Amino acid sequence: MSSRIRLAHFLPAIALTLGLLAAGCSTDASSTTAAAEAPAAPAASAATETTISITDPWFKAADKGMTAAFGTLVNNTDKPLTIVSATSDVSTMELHEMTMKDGKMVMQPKEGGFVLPAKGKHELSPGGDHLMFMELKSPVQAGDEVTFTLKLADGSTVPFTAVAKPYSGAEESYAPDGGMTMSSGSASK
Ligand SMILES: [Cu+2]
Repeated sequence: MSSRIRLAHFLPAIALTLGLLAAGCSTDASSTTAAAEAPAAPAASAATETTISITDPWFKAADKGMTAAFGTLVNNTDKPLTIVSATSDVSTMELHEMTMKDGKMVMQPKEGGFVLPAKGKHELSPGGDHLMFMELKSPVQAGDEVTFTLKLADGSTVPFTAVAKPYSGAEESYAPDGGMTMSSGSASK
């Protein structure tokens, strides 16, 4: 018990040391240069407000593993926007598209992200582009709300909520980087 009290006496000293270290880092020349080169952020007025909205967002209910979210992304601005990534607390995420490979449809990461034309739309639907949840941390049942965040090419983020629905389709197979598909069957002799 007394040792715990003594430790408390040391903590301010440790904090002070860390503070000095941090101060030393901030005088580093390269970081100063990087800050100077960073483009000045435009007036942060309507930054996150409604640059992108999503119509009828929904999430494919699943107990585990992969699943996906869909809806129609709407660009409310008069310039093209690119969605480069997505994040969620329930799973790591990827932006996916469907493509024909060896005679069957497979999904793969969408090169360059989802591009929304000025004042235009980009539909996410089973069999087409979708927001992939790679590995659910816990079951998501019909009616549950799933939140996720889209990140745009300019670094801004847009949060969304989608309600989970039961859906038996969208069981596409996954071919990351056009990699190995199951073709070993013919090798047996
Ligand atoms: Cu996918």
